[in-house]
Amino acid sequence: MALTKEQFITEFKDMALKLYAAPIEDLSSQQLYQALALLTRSYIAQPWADTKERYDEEETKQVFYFSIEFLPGRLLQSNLLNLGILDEVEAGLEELDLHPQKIFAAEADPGLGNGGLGRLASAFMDAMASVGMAGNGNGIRYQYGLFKQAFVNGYQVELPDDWMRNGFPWETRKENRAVTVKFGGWVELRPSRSGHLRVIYHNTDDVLAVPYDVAMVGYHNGVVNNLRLWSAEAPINAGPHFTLEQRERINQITQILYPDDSDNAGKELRLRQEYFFTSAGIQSIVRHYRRTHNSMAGFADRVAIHINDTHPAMAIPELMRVLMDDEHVGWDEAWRITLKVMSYTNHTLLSEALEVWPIDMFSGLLPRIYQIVQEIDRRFRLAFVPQFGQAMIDRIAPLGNGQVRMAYLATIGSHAVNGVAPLHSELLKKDVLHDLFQIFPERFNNKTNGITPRRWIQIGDRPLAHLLDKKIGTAWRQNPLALRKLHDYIDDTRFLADLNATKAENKRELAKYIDQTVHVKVDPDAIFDVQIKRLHAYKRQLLHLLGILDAYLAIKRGEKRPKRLHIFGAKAAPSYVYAKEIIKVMNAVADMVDSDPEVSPYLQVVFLPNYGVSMAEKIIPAADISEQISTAGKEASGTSNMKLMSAGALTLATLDGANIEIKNAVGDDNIEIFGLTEKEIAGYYQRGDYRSRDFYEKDPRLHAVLDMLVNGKIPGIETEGRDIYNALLMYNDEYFVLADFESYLAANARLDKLYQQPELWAKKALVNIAESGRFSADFTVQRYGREIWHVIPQTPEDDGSDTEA
Ligand code: 4GP
Repeated sequence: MALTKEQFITEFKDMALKLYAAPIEDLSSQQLYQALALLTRSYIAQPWADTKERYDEEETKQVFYFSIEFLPGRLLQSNLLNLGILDEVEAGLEELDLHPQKIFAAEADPGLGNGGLGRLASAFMDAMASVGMAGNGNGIRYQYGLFKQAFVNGYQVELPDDWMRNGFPWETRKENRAVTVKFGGWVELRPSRSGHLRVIYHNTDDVLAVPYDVAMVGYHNGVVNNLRLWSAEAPINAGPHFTLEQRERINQITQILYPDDSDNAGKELRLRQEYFFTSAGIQSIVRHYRRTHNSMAGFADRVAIHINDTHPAMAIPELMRVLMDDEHVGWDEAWRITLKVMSYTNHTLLSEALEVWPIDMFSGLLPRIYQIVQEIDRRFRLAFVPQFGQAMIDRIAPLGNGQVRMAYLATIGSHAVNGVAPLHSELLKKDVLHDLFQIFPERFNNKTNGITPRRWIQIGDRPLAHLLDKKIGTAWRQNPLALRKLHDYIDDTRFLADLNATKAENKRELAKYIDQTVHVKVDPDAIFDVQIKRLHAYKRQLLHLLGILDAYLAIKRGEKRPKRLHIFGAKAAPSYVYAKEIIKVMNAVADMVDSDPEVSPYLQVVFLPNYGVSMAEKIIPAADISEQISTAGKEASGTSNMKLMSAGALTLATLDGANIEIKNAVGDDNIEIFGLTEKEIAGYYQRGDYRSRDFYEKDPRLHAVLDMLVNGKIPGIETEGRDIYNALLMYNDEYFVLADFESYLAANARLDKLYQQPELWAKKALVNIAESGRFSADFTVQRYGREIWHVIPQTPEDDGSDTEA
């Protein structure tokens, strides 16, 4: 859109006055943010309405991305960027003597997600709008997000994340689009006079689902898509007998986000949440479709529904329910439509994360849905037992062991199933969904994750963005594959020095931020070694920690090495004791290192509390090393690996998830790989001969490091140190930390050496930036659009990426 600075200034002052009846000089940053957000929203309104009208008029096939989490990050700056008015607005604010960054920072990060899966969903929303795809989100409007993390005496403490405290200016309440979701009670099936089955519900708990829509603004293309978030409310005509308790129970449904990541909550409230937003979404999609169509026959040509992990897998029986009960479509036709509409992504192989529901709970809460799942189960068995045998079908039918098994249901009811990186997609076929792969091989495919360089480079890393503009022009902002042009400058000494200078500037900025937030002074000349992600044993922050302890001991012995600053950001699920113990030990090690004058010139550890999207925007541009060190075969993809490479950090990685694709993209010389491969680990499992103690006994460095956990050298970790020590030695180190220790140290030593050669380091950083474009989520959603959702023609397009599983 077109907006001059002068025009903006007038409109902004006007908006501020209307809102607060005060001149801008008198307003707080929060008030300035609110005014600016509302003004920005007014710019979005017309294209938002136009986009919707165009989709309806042209009968565009629409994608609905169902996800129990979205993690969009702050929206103001990214909306201004995508509208194409960020520069004008910033110039205007500065002319008014205001600080744009201060105003942007007043926005709370929306507390609508946990980690990888939610962030991916938001990257996809941004990408779909930016490539002009009709893509809608469907999720939950949580009042409270994942907890706010604080450290008290080194321990993680969880405080409520009241992110909506000041309101959420980006949402629009649409009570005229509310639908009713039914829980509990019992159903009666009665043939009607017209021959249709009549489904009569008795004694249900009805919940009103009210949508709040949030605009998803495309990059410089006038497209504005919709993210629909549902809020649970008491029915309007609830009647005099409706108790406060009932009201409270309804409010609870959308009150709080479950703090999961790769884990399974298994609580009734969670099941309620899942059905709530899934049913509301399906009902609203069908209702909208039926406004302009007489029957459901062509539904699958206009609608694609994506199930982001299994949490929304009830979309399958729910669509069947609506098709049969409300639209009077017969089973076979309803199933044909459902299969064509639905597709499913799996985000983790961890067995504890595979959702299952006890049949008692499921059938009690959702009696009609349960009937439909029973019928899906019955027909599945009938169709495939003859060919594949009872034993195999028992293993993978939707119902078994007294449980509803959501991953199996999702696979059986979708026409496409994908993993999020080639290795992960292969392992899905080999392992978790092996039997279903035998039956439906054509459904399985890979779609490697992606990120949005708009947020991570254009907004997060402005010094780099400007340097790139100067050197290769601005085409990369629209098409990140244009970053490949950087290869031409691999021998341009001046440019390499500029690249290093940019990194140095970002490191100084992060040092300031660290000082402001945790009052710790860090040396901007140190190597910034970053590990930012949820805390989980398989991600092996512990391996990183053991590496730090080894460095500590080496320095104590008198070894000199380039100074390294280890930066961690990670939340542990509140009930995940082991993860919380690791946090405590890390904080204790940080203190120990800091208070030791022999060591602190060479080593520093900072654990930043309350890691989230906005903090990532600060850390990533300053990173020299990106730690992606999960046990091979466990990390489905990872996306911080992609973000960090795009900021020119060198990846220190195991051959896991998308690290493998990063390696293929940059070549072996521009990444630091170590550790056991997935095959080697599978070998240990098969033979059953992994003995962590052997590693402890034969490697004196490892021995010394592990002893530190229990010999009192690290103050205040008696219990935690012992528990971790025991997990590694007595319980045989489930995630092969000890097996990878030696090669991890060797890889780190190579990085230390390389850091002595700044120009060579810069060359490798350059290659990483140059090859990062392929990981843009724009390409990822285009692949989904062509191969799964069928919303763009299937013409092969060179996006430089390997799409095969
Ligand atoms: C995460 C995976 O752990 C991560 O590897 C992947 O990059 C991300 O999904 C997006 O695909 N899984 C979750 C989860 O967030 O809750 O299972």
